[in-house]
Amino acid sequence: MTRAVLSIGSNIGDSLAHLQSAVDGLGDAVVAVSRVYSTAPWGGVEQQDFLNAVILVDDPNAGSYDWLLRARKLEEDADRVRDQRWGPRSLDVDVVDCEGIVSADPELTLPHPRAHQRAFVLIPWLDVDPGATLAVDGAVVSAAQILQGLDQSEREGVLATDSVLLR
Ligand code: PH2
Ligand code: MG
Ligand code: MG
Repeated sequence: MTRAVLSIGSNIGDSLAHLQSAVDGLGDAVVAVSRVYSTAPWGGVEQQDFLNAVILVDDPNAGSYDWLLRARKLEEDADRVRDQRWGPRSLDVDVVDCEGIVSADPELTLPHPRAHQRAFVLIPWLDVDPGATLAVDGAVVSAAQILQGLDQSEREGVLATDSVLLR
């Protein structure tokens, strides 16, 4: 079985519907879904705020690359256009972690190389797994501890909404 942590985000169109389409598309593999957060854009591109969430998934038949393929399919189904790096998108589905695997494959770097810098990933991840850990520069650290080390402004840019993703 492989369990993975997927980060989902959207800031184009009906963002809540786009996030819901990811949950729906993952079907029975969904183990848990975080709250939905309104988040300030990360990465320096001026754009609308995002909605972000994290999904825990599990499927005995899926390896880490299968999660990548499923993520891409979900993005395609949401008419994702690959345009500007860190720019606006209808749906982004990133594999954040897959059973603690560490891999430098540029196709699928694990854990996600910027997860530890992003409160919009760490905060919803901690919703669904308060004991989450991730490897940063060869050391396994708790996500909660990493979050505490981020700038306050980074953490304050991530606000829980009343929206709910249905399973
Ligand atoms: N995704 C990005 C770039 N910046 N900022 C927020 N708040 N949320 C995102 O999902 C996001 C981002 C590229 O994947
Ligand atoms: Mg991304
Ligand atoms: Mg992506």
